[in-house]
Amino acid sequence: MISEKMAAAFNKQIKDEMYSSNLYLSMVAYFEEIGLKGFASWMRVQVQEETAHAMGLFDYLLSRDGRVVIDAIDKPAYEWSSALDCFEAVYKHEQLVTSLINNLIDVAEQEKDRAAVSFLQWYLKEQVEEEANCSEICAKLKLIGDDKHALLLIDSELAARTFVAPTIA
Ligand code: OFO
Repeated sequence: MISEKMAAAFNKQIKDEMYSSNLYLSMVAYFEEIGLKGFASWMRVQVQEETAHAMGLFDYLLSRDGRVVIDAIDKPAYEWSSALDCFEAVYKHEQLVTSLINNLIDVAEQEKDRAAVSFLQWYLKEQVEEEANCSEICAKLKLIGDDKHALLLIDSELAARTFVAPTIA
């Protein structure tokens, strides 16, 4: 059985992961609108990943006999000025998520819930990868500046990303 405080913290993180999913869905719409199908496709995979992150926490909470409570999700942003502006927002958001995961681990440590601390290590590692991916894309977008041809090359590169359901353990 998980403590009430720990369950509340997990429920908040489920909500935050679903917010991430909706934020990236909003970005899918933005990229579709400006004709960058590869960016949109990359972002569709991101939506699936975030939903998987939420479901990982959801299933873990259930497995610990915790009460899952689905909360309202805030409206995400929907306007960006460029692909770079959008990816900088992704990078900033992922840094925020990293701090949320760290806070969740802090609660697990305060609660002396070592099983939860161990479970959450997967999320910590995932954040390192997420931040690195966004940072790399931001760097490329900065490098190409206003070069539309190069932007289309990145677009076709990003189109290659496929969703692989993560094994969260
Ligand atoms: Fe983007 O890692 Fe979950 O939120």
